[in-house]
Amino acid sequence: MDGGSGCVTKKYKLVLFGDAAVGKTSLVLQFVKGNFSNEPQEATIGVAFQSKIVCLQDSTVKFEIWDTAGSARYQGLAPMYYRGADAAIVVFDITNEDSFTKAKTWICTLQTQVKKSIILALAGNKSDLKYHKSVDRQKIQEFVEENDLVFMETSAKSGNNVTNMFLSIATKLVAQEKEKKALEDQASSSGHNTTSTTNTTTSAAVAADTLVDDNEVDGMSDGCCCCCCILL
Ligand SMILES: Nc1nc2c(ncn2[C@@H]2O[C@H](COP(=O)(O)OP(=O)(O)OP(=O)(O)O)[C@@H](O)[C@H]2O)c(=O)[nH]1
Ligand SMILES: [Mg+2]
Repeated sequence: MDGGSGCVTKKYKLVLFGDAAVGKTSLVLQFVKGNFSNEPQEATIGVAFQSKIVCLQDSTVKFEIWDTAGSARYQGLAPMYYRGADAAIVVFDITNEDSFTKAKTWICTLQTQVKKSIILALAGNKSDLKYHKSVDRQKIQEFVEENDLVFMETSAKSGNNVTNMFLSIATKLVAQEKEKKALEDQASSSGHNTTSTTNTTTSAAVAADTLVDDNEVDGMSDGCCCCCCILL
């Protein structure tokens, strides 16, 4: 599919996990719709689905976003959502140590249960609460390095780093795809490497229109599909 930029759109399944009330739904809504509600939010029941198209410099990525419930009662459903995932964002609340502990467990589960190529990102959300006690930055940094994660402190409230987080993931997914294609080309050629290795560009461009609502998922009444391209 052409996302309006003249290049082929590649679909990727992205899932969000993390403790209850860390801001998963708020991050998704900030990314997809560009808004944040100060009203108390209803906890997600089961899962919510959204989608959004991001146009990078030479490719277009459609994120199919599965926003899971943090409540323990839905944890049994998790494998249904992480199965086949191309990327995951594990969210914790930067002011809540327990939510960081839970995030580490999620990362470990995803590393062992999902395909090796999955892009794993960690979001330390609620960075706007700067006067609150924060999870030790050193501990976060060590964990991020040990596990080779994309990490950003985000704020669904202010919007800080929300788009950046998704764009970093999109960029990595595209780079990974190019690398895979280059290796395949190399393998199928007679030993001559005609494809250069991936250039991990971070340039992106945005179109603004909402595309067809392709909320093809059963029972997902919240489905939404938007198109966004941003010049970094
Ligand atoms: N200050 C601040 N509050 C936030 C931020 N993100 C979310 N919140 C608030 O945190 C509460 C929980 O947000 P949700 O987005 O519903 O959290 P969730 O992780 O989806 O929760 P579950 O669906 O129960 O798993 C809400 O009251 C939000 O307004 C943020 O970046 N900063
Ligand atoms: Mg939620």
